[in-house]
Amino acid sequence: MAGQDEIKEKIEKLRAEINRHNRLYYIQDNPEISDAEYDSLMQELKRQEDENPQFLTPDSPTQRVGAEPLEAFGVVDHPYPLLSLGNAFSDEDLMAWYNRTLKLLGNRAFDFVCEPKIDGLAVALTYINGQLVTGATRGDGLRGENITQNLRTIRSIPLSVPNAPARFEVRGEVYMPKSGFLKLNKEREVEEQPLFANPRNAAAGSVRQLDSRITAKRPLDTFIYMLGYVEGQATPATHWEALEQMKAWGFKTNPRNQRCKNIEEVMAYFQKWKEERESLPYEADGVVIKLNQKNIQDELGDVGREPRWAIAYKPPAVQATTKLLNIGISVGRTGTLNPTAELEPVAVGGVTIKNASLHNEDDIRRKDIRIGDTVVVQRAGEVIPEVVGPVKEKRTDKEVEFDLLKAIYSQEKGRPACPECGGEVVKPEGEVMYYCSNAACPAQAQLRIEHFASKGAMDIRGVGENISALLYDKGLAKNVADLYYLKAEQLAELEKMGEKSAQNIINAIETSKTRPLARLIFALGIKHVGDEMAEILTNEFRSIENLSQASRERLLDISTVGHKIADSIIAFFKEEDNLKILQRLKEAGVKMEETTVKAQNLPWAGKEFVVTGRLENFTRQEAEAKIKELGGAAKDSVTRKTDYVVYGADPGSKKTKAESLGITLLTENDFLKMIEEANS
Ligand code: 3BA
Repeated sequence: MAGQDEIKEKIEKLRAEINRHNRLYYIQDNPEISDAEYDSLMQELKRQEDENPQFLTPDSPTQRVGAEPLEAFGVVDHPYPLLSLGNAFSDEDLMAWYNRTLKLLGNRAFDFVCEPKIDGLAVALTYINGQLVTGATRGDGLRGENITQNLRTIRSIPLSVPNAPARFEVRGEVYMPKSGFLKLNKEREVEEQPLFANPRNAAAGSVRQLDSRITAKRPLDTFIYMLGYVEGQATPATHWEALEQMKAWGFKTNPRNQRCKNIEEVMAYFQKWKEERESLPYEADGVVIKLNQKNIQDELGDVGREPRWAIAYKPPAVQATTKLLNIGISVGRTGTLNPTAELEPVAVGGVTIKNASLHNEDDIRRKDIRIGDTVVVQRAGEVIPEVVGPVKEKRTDKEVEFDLLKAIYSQEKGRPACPECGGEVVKPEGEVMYYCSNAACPAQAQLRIEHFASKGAMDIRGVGENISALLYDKGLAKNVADLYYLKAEQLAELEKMGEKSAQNIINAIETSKTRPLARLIFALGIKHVGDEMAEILTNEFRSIENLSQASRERLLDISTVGHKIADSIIAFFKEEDNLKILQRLKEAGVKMEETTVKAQNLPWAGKEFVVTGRLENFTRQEAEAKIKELGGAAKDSVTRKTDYVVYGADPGSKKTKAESLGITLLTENDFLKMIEEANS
């Protein structure tokens, strides 16, 4: 019998051999052996591992078949957010972006990297000690779903990366090649299963399977395009070098990525992509243009959630003409009555559309759009299709002008009425939109519950669009206060809701009771009060009680509050139904005042801190409480806005990121000294 060491060595050799063929096949598209030969290597490895389970490791190529189904995906906080890309739909857009960039950079030299924009879904992969430990979806950019089990089944994602830094993250796109998509849909047709609309949906559906054994059978592939953080090694100075680095580590990068010296070369790259587009083995909906130099990227930074140093360049908006059959009215969360075009279905750049935005009544008048008109409709990327204008030559004189108030006129009530609830319709002075003024309007009510529970508001996990609608329809929550009186048993009776999910929701609702006042104010959905205004109002009034009693004059005294906002706040607190809801929120134990000391006068007002690693004198919570006590803000992730990073033992990627951004680092001792100074 062979010795243990020999067996182990044999297994490791087999794995290395199979991994090499994997790379040749799945990454370099250049196999050296036949499928049959490959299969027999795999069978041999499987046999050896079955006989010697002590040598089975999670990164073995046999371990890509999926695992036991999960009940739900966990949540992953992204160490720093996944940003979005701004769009350019024309050469003018592109030049505008380029010229802005030139202006910001003076006469400093830079070049570009151009990449096909893969139509898949963004994922983030974390490796620790060379092993893939976490794979997550983009989610909302800050927080995604843990889909590690599923991503492990994708052959072009390395399970282990030898000789790599102790800890790093890469980001890229998971997609389904066109050929695999067609084959999958054919199979589904035979099995009488619903077909996927396009490769993107098929990829998204596959990656979000709770049963990773299903994912393992789907033809998924990846292109990796971003090196996130790296620990214990300097990150390359250019994006191009980062791509090379990741390729060397065994990731699949797109061979069509290209360096471009100037904007003319970028335009030529775009032209070439347009010609090749149809024949590419995957769907790409444009090209991504990135400035290559990392120091220049850092300097340009982000606007909102978009980096200034990158842009998605997509073919110009596609237009088509069709008939405007009617103009309908849909009701938004704040009661806006949105005119929507009902169209004769028409294909615009490969997508059939039946509805398009008409913005508002003034816009319809200005463009002279009439019901019955032949109209030009336009679709640009993912934005909602819009009606551009009428084709006046096609008029037959039977077209009718649109009058919003007439369209929603109720004979019965003898006045214009909300199409959803019959409520009274108002148009505040200086605004272009009409509103339904009924606070109990069901269309709004449902959207308000959804908004109340959303992440930036009370952050009640599990209560999204579908559950809000269900709760409303079943009469379990007619308004946001009802949420706090729900019982787990009531929730568990909803379709597709298990006992565990029901209890999770109840717990999330309970947790939300102590959210900061600013979140509550934002969550209430007062028209024109966004999250920033909610912060301002919190600072001024410190409680719902005070805010509700503020006079118009008092509100207008605040420099950032204008008439529109003041009137909206006054109107909100005048509404009997709203006062009842607030009373019931209070009785349920929802925190209605701000208990922390007024920030502005404190020594650390306006300063953002991030605490990372183990401290000796504080737990993290204690350190954060101290920061808040002194007027500072304690944040989870390091951004350009961070002022100080306090680090203890084993600080991790946050410290690295702070270093790369040039943010002031504080040891625990520095921090203690700062506290002392602040208190003196
Ligand atoms: N490059 C998508 N974002 C991309 C890193 C930046 C970026 C993309 C890209 C922000 C593609 C937004 C989602 C995201 C990682 C944030 C690409 C593609 N680069 N080639 C500049 O092929 N679809 N998407 N992903 N961070």
